[in-house]
Amino acid sequence: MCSLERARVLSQAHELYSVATVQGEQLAQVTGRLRFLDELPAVGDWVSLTPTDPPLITAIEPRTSCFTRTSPGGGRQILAANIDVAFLVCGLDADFNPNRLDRYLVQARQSGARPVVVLNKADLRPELPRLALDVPVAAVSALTGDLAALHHHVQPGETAALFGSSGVGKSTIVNRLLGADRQAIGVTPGRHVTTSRQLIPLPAGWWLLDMPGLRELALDATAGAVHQAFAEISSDQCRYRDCRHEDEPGCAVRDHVDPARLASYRKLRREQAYAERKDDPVAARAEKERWKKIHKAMRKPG
Ligand SMILES: Nc1nc2c(ncn2[C@@H]2O[C@H](COP(=O)(O)OP(=O)(O)O)[C@@H](O)[C@H]2O)c(=O)[nH]1
Ligand SMILES: [Mg+2]
Ligand SMILES: [Zn+2]
Repeated sequence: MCSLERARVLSQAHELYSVATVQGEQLAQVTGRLRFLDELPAVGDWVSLTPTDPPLITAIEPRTSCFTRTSPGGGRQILAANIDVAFLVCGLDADFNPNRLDRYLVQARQSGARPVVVLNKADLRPELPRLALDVPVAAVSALTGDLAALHHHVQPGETAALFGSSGVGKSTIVNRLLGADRQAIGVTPGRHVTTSRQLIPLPAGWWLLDMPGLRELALDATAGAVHQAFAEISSDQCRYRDCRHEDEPGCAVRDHVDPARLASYRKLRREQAYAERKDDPVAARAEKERWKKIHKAMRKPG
């Protein structure tokens, strides 16, 4: 086969992949071999294309980062690959609730992307709130077009993805950065919500991905990713090395951290542990042993 071309997957619909090439956007399919191996491309993947009509994807380059979900039937689905920066978007309107970001923060830590909290709708609130999160913050307004702070966090050639609940302004941010009305704005959740992921090359020289609907997905993360996302809670100030800071007597963390963050930590930690046990009997046994030790330590005077 002569001269393969390098391309990037922008979106996927069934067996068709829209890819960016030097000649522009093209529709490609995967080779039977990749299909047989079940090595299918994800949005954001760099791939090799044949110069045929239609072009065929023959190989997928190794991924630098990976956003995954656990599939309802077991196994794991790759939602997006090669994301450098995870923009965790919050709206500074009446709906403002930074704790909604915790879940995305865990997913970002798990993927390998750098998280940045984006406080959108800054036009509605002259004074910025202080956040308990240990993550860089960019205050912007998609409405007025004041998005300069986003550019500070992405280098040319890098890829950023937008995470956040419906209504925080993700589509407005995409349209502003693109200088065109590409995404539908203000659509009713559950009806016309953008459900497909689409990678967009921006005039500024970096790539942007709108990640709709991630909140509802089963968390696919390790305990380590949860701990990284809640550094102030998982630091080892507690007398129990593996403390969950729930009802362990003598827990030294429970009373010293933001209660909303702690509640959020517990919920995500439980969900994460459950998902892990479900696909790993060895982990299930380890969890049981861990609790035995904690209960034993509780019985000792200490
Ligand atoms: N005041 C204000 N409103 C905004 C801003 N960005 C978006 N909106 C509004 O917020 C609503 C939801 O925006 P949309 O982009 O659809 O949010 P998405 O669901 O996250 O994609 C729309 O009515 C937008 O006009 C902003 O910076 N300031
Ligand atoms: Mg939207
Ligand atoms: Zn504790």
